[in-house]
Amino acid sequence: PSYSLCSAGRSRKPAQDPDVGINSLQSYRLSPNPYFVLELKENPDGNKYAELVLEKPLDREKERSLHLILSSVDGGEPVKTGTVPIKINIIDANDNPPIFTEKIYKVSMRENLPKGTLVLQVKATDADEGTNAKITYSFSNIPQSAQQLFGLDASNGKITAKGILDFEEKNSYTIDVEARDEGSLTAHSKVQIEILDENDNAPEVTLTSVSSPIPEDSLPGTVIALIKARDRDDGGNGDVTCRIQDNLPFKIISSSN
Ligand SMILES: [Ca+2]
Ligand SMILES: [Ca+2]
Ligand SMILES: [Ca+2]
Ligand SMILES: [Ca+2]
Repeated sequence: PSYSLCSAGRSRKPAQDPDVGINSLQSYRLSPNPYFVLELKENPDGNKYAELVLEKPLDREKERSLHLILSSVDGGEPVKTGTVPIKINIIDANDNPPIFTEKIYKVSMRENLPKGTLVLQVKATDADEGTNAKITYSFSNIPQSAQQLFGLDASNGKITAKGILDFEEKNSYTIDVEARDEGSLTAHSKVQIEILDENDNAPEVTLTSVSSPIPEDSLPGTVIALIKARDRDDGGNGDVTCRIQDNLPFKIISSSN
């Protein structure tokens, strides 16, 4: 459906030409443009006027305003022309959803950082303007385990640690985030947070069995005790080596388990 735009009544007002007959107003012309055409109309009293009619959808994101020139031409010799500039301001419609800068945000952070540490900032842009481009961020799906640990600032998209992260407790989190403009158009993205290990656990040593006392004629190689050593950290932080004093008649042999 097309609709007509009257530029502040200008286009409806007949142009005045005091001449009569062939020298009076013959037609209107509009400067070439992709959006508007002129439709010439005539009042019952014979006065001609023009309607400015939109033919093609406008897009504020491409052009914020249009400058047209309306000319009225008489039929005299030489031809006389009157012109009037028409400025059309295009008002924004909320026709663009927000767009996140990443499909998936990935970040690695060390465990045990203080509360309030910035984890990551998500960001979405919106091609509209004003409230149609004003974005609010939220977690759209957050696992129970992460609810007490991460917070999101609705206005700037900053995700911070609300609690102390513990690699040994859980070493990765995936959270869904949403960006919403004030016209309720939305976008979604994911945040993957990997927790990096710190050496925050000492090895735990337990004696699982001990033979004591032992006979003096025990043969070398007799197993006296089984020792289990365990470290909850990862990689090198969790590798354990057992040693025993040099001046004792015992040695420690490690088994793979
Ligand atoms: Ca728009
Ligand atoms: Ca928008
Ligand atoms: Ca350790
Ligand atoms: Ca650790």
